[in-house]
Amino acid sequence: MAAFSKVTPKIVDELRAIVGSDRLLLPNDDIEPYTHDETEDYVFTPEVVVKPASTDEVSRILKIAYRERIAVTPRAAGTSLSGGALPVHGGIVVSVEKMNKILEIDRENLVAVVQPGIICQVLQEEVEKVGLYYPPDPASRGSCMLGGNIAHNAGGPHALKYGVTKDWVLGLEAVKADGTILRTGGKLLKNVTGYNLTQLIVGSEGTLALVTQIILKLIPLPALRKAVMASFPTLEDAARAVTRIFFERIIPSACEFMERQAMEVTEKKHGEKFPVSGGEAALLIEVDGTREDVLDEQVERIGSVCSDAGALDLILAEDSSKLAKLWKMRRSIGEAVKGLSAYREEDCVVPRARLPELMTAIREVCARHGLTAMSYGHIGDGNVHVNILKLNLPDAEWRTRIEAATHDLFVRTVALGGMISGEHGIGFVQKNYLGLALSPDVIALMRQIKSVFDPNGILNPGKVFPDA
Ligand code: LAC
Ligand code: ZN
Repeated sequence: MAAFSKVTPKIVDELRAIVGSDRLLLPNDDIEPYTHDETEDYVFTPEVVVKPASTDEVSRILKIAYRERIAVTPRAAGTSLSGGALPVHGGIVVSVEKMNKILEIDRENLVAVVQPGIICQVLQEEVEKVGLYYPPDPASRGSCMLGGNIAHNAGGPHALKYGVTKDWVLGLEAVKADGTILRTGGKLLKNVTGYNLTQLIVGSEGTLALVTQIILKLIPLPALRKAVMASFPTLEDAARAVTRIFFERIIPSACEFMERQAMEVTEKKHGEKFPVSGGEAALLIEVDGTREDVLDEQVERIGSVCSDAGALDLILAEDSSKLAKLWKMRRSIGEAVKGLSAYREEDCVVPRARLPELMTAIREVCARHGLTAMSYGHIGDGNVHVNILKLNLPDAEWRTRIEAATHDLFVRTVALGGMISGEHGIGFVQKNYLGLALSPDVIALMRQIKSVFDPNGILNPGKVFPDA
């Protein structure tokens, strides 16, 4: 592992000369928010936090870090669920929070140009004002920033119909470890001019370059949404219903899964009930579009499919306020479940048709290791968040069991043709499992790519790649 230099008082002075005193924090300042992200209980204290306000400032900061071999952890809102924003080697945290502008909403080209510190929901609401839509919407859309969404290629419920973040990124401005400013792509829907560096940087978890500007595709806003919610006797029944919906040749705008226990915890926390009762699990299936009659017909067919698949209880959310309430509850499941105890959040993804087997695997692995899981997630695209809870287990017992259970669950997931992360990324928490999913040759090639962008390994060190 590369040894990194310390941030000396002289280097702090150099950084201060770039960003000024009010955009630089030292460990004696209020640095606590930068010591963690939303991944379990990890805490790492950076030696300095800087908040550049321009690409030029980012470049000058990285030039210093490169020259001195100091670890740099890029940070947006710190909502990572894989430890992507943890400064595991101390060093410099470069927060993009001051680079938070929408630079342009270009209605002629259906494109937005934004800085990495813009909050996802703020962008969505701004483009909605002019009848446009930016679909990727992680559960944390009210607080996560586009920079982090790009770093982790974030998904969310609407990825099922509209794709994930990468599908909306047309171009980037990004700064390499040595401070070189790169520009890729453009306001272009087609572009095969050279290697697709845009898509190489998206999802690279801040290990290749620090993104400073983003060109995003937009589409017209689908004006109408309707939904079905249904409960099922078992997790497997719910998973089987999902595949049947697609046999109807309907692509829902979202198809979410929630285990009963997770729903109950959320209900308790919010003092409000989900509208379907009974069974071990429920589905929330949404369709969107522009014609009421089309949506009505689709909702009816989805309802019939659910009934035929054994639904115990079923409702149609016709009006938008009912639907908004359902989404609010759905988006808060993660937080509610994780409030119960220490936990590990797995982010398995399998081909949709293998979902019933994944459900069985989750159940069997947890039973074998004496652990409790509460799962939920974007089942329509094969992505299930498996929250395994510590509850009352002693610390040492928990650590042993969770490592073994994670290993077993990932082996089963990969055997189903799946992968170990669908949307949260590998980051710090999953890195030592990477070899369960990718071959040594593939990992070696990824390491070579990393070293071309960042020969000294200063950008987001300690992430993605397994420990040596
Ligand atoms: C969600 C987050 C955890 O889907 O990805 O709620
Ligand atoms: Zn999710």
